[in-house]
Amino acid sequence: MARRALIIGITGQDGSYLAELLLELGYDVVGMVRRSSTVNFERIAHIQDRLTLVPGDLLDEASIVEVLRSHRPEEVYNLGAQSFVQTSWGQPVLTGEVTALGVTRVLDAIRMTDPEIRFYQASSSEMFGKVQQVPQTEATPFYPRSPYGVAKVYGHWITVNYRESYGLHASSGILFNHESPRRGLEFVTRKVTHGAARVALGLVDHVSLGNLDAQRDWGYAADFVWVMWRMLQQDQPGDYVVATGETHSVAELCELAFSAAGLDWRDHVRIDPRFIRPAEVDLLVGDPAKAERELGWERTLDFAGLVETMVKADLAALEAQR
Ligand code: NAP
Ligand code: G4F
Repeated sequence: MARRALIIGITGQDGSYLAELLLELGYDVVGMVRRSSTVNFERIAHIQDRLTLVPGDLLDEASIVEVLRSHRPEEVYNLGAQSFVQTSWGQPVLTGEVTALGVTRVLDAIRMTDPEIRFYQASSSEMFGKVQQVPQTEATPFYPRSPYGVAKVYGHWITVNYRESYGLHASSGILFNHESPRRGLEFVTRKVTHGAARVALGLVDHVSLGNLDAQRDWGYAADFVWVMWRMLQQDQPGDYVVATGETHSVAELCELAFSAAGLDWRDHVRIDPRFIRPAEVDLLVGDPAKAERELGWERTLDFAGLVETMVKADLAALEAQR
């Protein structure tokens, strides 16, 4: 009989890639989706007829219990979150409810319905914030710099705590930034690739950005979902840094993206203080040695290839709309 997995956050960037992967691996895939006034299934429309979509919300524990009782998954991937760092200053309490306490609601639902379920928590390199070590490893102390980062630290430690308190097979993937043509338009990579494509097509003449000096360890989202699955196939649960080991600045991102669209970024990027954050994470770069050794982690696309892929996808999509 096919194994069954539940993805919380299936409508997001990572949820859509993970759903594709699990279907390829022969799983029955159940996706928990929250109610909205218009459906937002764009990222999973191409596989929707192969998925079981069920209502539920990280703010509502009874709905999570109901999903677990009715669908009996063997694996649960919690990718659901208020995931945009900038929004977390404007909505700190909501961010805490969803991104922090939401994790406890899922873990408690698992503990009460079926403690044999294997659990994945989407932790984040934002937990390192004002970094205490370069590169960052599983042993680097956390110093979050936003309400989102603080909420993710809570989600990480409650996962560790339920593992240690109740013996759950609960793993935490400390994932560094990962991007794709399916990335939300508000995140800087997609904002820049989409912006460069719009400038190239004459739709706008510039993109407004904040801090161009921030550095991130950016990888390709489709590579990262494989490693989530690998964590749940291990005999023992654990915590894993997943990263490329390279860091690049927002300015380098702009240079590559505009050049892929045949443009010079200096002519089309403006600084707008609205996009400067109250507290910044200046530099992230991860050491993925443990994930390489224990999970066989490797990336398939380097940073330049990723940016070029995203620009081409944005150009093609915009041209198709004309
Ligand atoms: P994303 O595109 O923003 O997707 C977030 C998902 O969470 C969406 O499906 C969203 O549903 C869902 N969600 C939001 N609030 C919810 C609620 N109250 N109840 C149930 N579901 C809710 O994020 P992503 O980039 O795929 O990231 C996936 C996870 O990894 C997130 O937890 C993120 O914080 C974490 N992470 C991401 C990265 C990265 O670089 N992408 C790195 C480290 C960690 P709607 O579609 O209805 O909004
Ligand atoms: O693309 P970003 O918004 O991603 P950020 O803040 O690193 O968070 C993402 O990665 C985390 C993993 O480390 C995830 F946990 C989180 O859910 C999310 O997926 O911003 C990247 C950098 C920041 O330093 C920001 O200040 O780009 C800088 N930036 C400069 N101008 C901008 C802009 N970011 C955005 N979103 N928009 C700008 O105009």
